[in-house]
Amino acid sequence: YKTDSERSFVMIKPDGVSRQLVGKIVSRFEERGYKLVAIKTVTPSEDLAKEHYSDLAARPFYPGLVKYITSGTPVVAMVWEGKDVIKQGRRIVGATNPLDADPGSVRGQYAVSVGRNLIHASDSFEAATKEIGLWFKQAELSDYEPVAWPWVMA
Ligand code: DGT
Ligand code: DGI
Repeated sequence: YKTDSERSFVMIKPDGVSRQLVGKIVSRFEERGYKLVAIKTVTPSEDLAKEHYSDLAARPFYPGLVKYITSGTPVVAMVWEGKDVIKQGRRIVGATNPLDADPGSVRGQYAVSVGRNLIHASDSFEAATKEIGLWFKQAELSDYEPVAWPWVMA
């Protein structure tokens, strides 16, 4: 199983931090069996927010999105690792518009507005690679084996 895992970038946005939902959100990934590789608070600069969302630069909501991410309230940037974590992370997070999100997902349980949808998770291997590199230095990514992993990952 050591080769059968991948990493995803997950970010609790400023509304999630301000609403004090960090622990509940972290628990969903932990309890599923994923491994926490990195976690830190960051108050993103405009450059960082713009680069993170560079794919959306032409969209009408981009300026508002950058403003929201750079509100001054920190985000919690994380890297999670495990089997199929990119796709499963998107399922844990739920649909972009919380009104379309499964009620069991983070957005479906805690959010009602696409402009304040609490959390981000990489949507592809390419996005995960870009985003982990953008938000973290190599030395910030921890390499260890959770004691539960032989049971979780078998
Ligand atoms: P802000 O931070 O004041 O710029 O406001 P945001 O980030 O909540 O809203 P923003 O900038 O993405 O969008 C500006 C306006 O456009 C907002 O007042 C509501 C509207 N809007 C944004 N997204 C959607 C959407 O997905 N559907 C509809 N119908 N309206 C939207
Ligand atoms: O990966 P997601 O966050 O689910 O979705 P995405 O990468 O397509 O868009 C990134 C963020 O941009 C999303 O979390 C919220 C915002 N966004 C996407 N579509 C809309 C939007 N914001 C507004 N206001 N309106 C939209 O239509």
